[in-house]
This record gives sequence, C-alpha cells and structure tokens, in this order.
Amino acid sequence: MNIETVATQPFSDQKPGTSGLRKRVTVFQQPHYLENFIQSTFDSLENYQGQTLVLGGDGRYYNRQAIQIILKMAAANGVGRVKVGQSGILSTPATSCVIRQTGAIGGIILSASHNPGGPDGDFGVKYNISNGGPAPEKVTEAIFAHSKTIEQYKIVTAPDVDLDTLGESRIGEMVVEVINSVTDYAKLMESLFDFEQIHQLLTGSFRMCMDSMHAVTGPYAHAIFEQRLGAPAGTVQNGTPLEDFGGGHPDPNLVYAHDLVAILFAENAPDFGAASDGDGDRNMILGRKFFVNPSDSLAVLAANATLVPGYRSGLKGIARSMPTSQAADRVAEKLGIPCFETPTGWKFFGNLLDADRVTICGEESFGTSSNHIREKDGLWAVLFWLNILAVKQQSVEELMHDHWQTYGRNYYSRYDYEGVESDRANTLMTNLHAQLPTLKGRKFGVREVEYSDDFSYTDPIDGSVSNNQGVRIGFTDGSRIVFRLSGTGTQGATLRVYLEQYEADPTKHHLDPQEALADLIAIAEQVAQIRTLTGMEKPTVIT
Ligand code: VG1
Ligand code: CO
Repeated sequence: MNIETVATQPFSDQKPGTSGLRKRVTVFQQPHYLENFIQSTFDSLENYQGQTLVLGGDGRYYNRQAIQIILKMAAANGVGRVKVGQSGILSTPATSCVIRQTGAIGGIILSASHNPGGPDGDFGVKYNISNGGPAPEKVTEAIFAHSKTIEQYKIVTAPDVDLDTLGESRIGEMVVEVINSVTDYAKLMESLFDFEQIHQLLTGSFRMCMDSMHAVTGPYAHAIFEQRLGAPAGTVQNGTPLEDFGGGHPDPNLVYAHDLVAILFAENAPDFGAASDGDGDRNMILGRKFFVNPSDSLAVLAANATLVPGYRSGLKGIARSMPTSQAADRVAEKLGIPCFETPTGWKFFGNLLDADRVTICGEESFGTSSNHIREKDGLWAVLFWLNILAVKQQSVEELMHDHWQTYGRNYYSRYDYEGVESDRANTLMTNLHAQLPTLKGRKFGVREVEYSDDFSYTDPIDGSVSNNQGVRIGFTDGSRIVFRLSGTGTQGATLRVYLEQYEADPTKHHLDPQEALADLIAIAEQVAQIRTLTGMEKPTVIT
C-alpha cells in the first residue's frame, strides 16, 4: 500500500457547529481543507485501527469526491473496514442504524442537512460515535483542537472505488464494503411499527403524499411506503436524490416545502402529507389543510406511544430541546415520567438515551426520534404518525384537537431571520445580555417577567456543562420568548426567536398562533429591537 504523508497547514475555521462542520462547497474544495478535518477527526480518536467505520451522505454535490478522499485516508490511517452506502447515499438515521448494528467505532455523514446544495451551495461533515449518535462536545472540541495544530495528513494513492456496485473491495489492507443504503434501516422500521395495519390504511381510501425534496429520503420512502406498505406509485414525490436538490432548500417547513403545502391546502387534498430534509433526519407532518407544529408532534407521539408495537411497554422519559414548546412536558407529567430540557442539537440527547432515562426525544425544528437509534429520524416520525392514525382512525386535525382538549394547547411559533450581518446579530444578542439582570419583575401589558437568563445545561449523566445556549425571558403566566443564533448557517448569522404561550381553555384552541402570540411577538420586538438591529422588516421563515 502506497501511503503518502502530506504536509499541510491548519485552517482556523474548522470548529463544528450545532451539527458538524458546514461550509460552502468552495471552502471544502480548497486544497487540504477536507483532508485536514478528516485527519483531525482520526487524530482525536483512540483505538480505531482495524475497526469498522460507516460512511455515506445525502447525495449533495461533492459527496462522491469527498467519499473517495475519506476512503483513501481511512486506509492510510489503519481503519479495518468501511461500510459505505451504495452510490454514497446513507441518510443520517440510516447511518446511525448501521453503526449500531455492526458495532462500528463510528461514522462519517457528509451533509449540510437543510442547507442548499450544488457547486455554490453548502457541504458538511458530521462525525458520529459508536453509539450511533453525533459526537458530543468533548469530541468536537478535540477535533477542533487538532485542526488548529495539524501539520500533516495521511492518504493512500489508489484508484477510486466503485461506489455503485454492492460488494467488497480493498484499498491496501482495508476492506470497502458497499452496502444497500435502505435494507437495514427498513428492517428496523418494520420491527417498530405495525406494518400490516399501516398497509391496510395506505391501500384503503386514505391518501398520503410524501415529499422527499430531491434529497436523501427518496430511496427509503419509495422502498418503505410504496414497495413495502403498498401506497400507490407517485405517493413519494421528488424522490430521486439530486446533487443540488433541484435548486431547492431541503428544509421541511411551510416556506421551503411549499409544493407539499400547496397540495395539502388545496381542494380535495390528501389526508396526510409529510416532508423530510436533506439528510433525512427531520420531518414535517401535515393533515388536510392542517399544519402540525413540531413541538406538538413530539407531544402527540409521546401521548400515543403505547399504540405502537415498539413502544407498547411505555416510555422511560421524554427529552426536548430548551426552545421546544412545553407541550411534551404536559404529557410526561400525565404519564408520570420525567421530562428533560437540553440545549439545541441532537448530541445532547445521547447520554440520556444511552442511560435509558428517556425513550422519545424531540426538537421544535421538526426533529423527533427515539432510542431505536441515536439520531433524529424523519421517516420514523412519519411511520409513527401513520401507525397512530391507523389505530385511531381519525384525521390528523381531529387527533390534534383531541390532544389539546386533554392537555391544553401550547401556542408556539419560531421566527427565523436568515442572512443577518454577523455584527448586527452579535450586537442584538449583546444588548439582550445587558438587559437580562434588569428584566425580572418588569411588566409588558398583562405580562410580568418572572426570569431572564442565558440557558446553561449540566448533563445529568456525565456532569458536563454547556453554557450560552440561548437567552430566555419567562413570564409569570408560563409564556416564554427565547432568542438564539443558529449554529448551522454558513452565511452571516441566523437569528431564531421562539415564542410560546399555554392555553388551557378549549374554547380558545382554534386561534391562529400568530394571533394568539401577537403581544409576545410585540414584546420580543420591543426588548430586542429586531427590526432596527437586523435591518429586516420581517422574518424570512415563520414556523
Ligand atoms: C438547527 C435546529 C436544531 C437542529 C440542527 C441540526 O440548528 O435548530 O434543532 O438540531 O439544526 O439539524 P441551529 O443551530 O441552526 O438552530 V439538521 O437536520 O441540520 O442535522
Ligand atoms: Co438534517
């Protein structure tokens, strides 16, 4: 084997964000850029030589080239075997599944998730550890530390591997195994859900539309919904992964998944609609002319979990990220199980899941999943909803209204201001920080501030502390406003403002959230001076 040691110089900007390292494709294409990050990752691991690694991505532009580089570097660094998804395709949840099932030391997922793809779009690298979950902060910090001092990397000179044909080949001593991207994941889904009952639902009068947004879930959705569960051909739309996601933004929300929204809000709309993001870990659920807020989706799944075979014996606990609405807390309370509040990002759920303290987790950003893997899982959420609907024989809207009737409704909305100049966004956050000590007791109309802080989290399992996870302003009536800057963007800054208010009275459950939250929205503006400081009249995305 011809191992080359290449001299290199550090890049200063390889600090992983909320979910891996994300940069413009052109940044990753600079000489040594990807190589430095991959070598820094290997250098921060122990005892990986001879072990198995899982590798794949969401199919975006540069996926195949990056895979070839990583395979040659893995061989040079002594990895024993790499399981790579066919044609380089492996969704984030499928990667997590394969890591766990094969006892791999970890995995590399090439994705910038919902960020646009193509030569002018974004690329990303995420490292997952042996439990199948995103690397925790101590690992990402070690990778970043190595990236700042790196002087060389190792790579094998070898021909490219055929990624399209299933089977094994070798680079030097290392075995490259091209695996079917869907099989293991689909089997896991079948072990959790009542496929017979969902089959009956999907072959009856019930109509569903699944939008894979030209991203990674296409092959999974075709195999599971159409081939295995019998939904009519055409149920899955935009089901072929494209390098530029068809020019779209594979972010399953009301703005970027507009094609699906148009179908579900038209006359004679289907009963159920779902979309997933670039790497398949997030989901949007729609009923006929009805949007399910992701925080509510988490609460509904938790409340109805025992209707689903994989969760028949009940839940150990629930975890949600801090900005996610407290709808799930109400379910946990009723079930008599704990509810944990973690910072944004799936990596914070890993320890709780490993310790069996929680079964279901979720984020307001359309991410939900359970202890079946250690990632969020878009199609899992879709199947969970279908299983519940098949058992209850209700519409999405009826189910949601019943849920609010029982638990009350947490009105909720998130405002995203994308592409804000970084300096302006930082000024806004600094100003907020400066006000924090003065807000308690202050009245805004009928609301009085009960607390204001910057969220800190102490992991209950390993005691690690994560500070500065978002500015919170809580009111005495339980309503909240949260402000944080995104850790996944690549251009300027994205400000996220999260608004929540609880309503117990069922006669007031039919409001438009924007109406119900109007005065909180005004308070957020008053306190943070969003318009003036961002220079934007309105948010780019409202969820
Ligand atoms: C966003 C979401 C967060 C999610 C993260 C990764 O992070 O808010 O809940 O875990 O994306 O999701 P941020 O820092 O931009 O708010 V994904 O689907 O990009 O892996
Ligand atoms: Co994603």
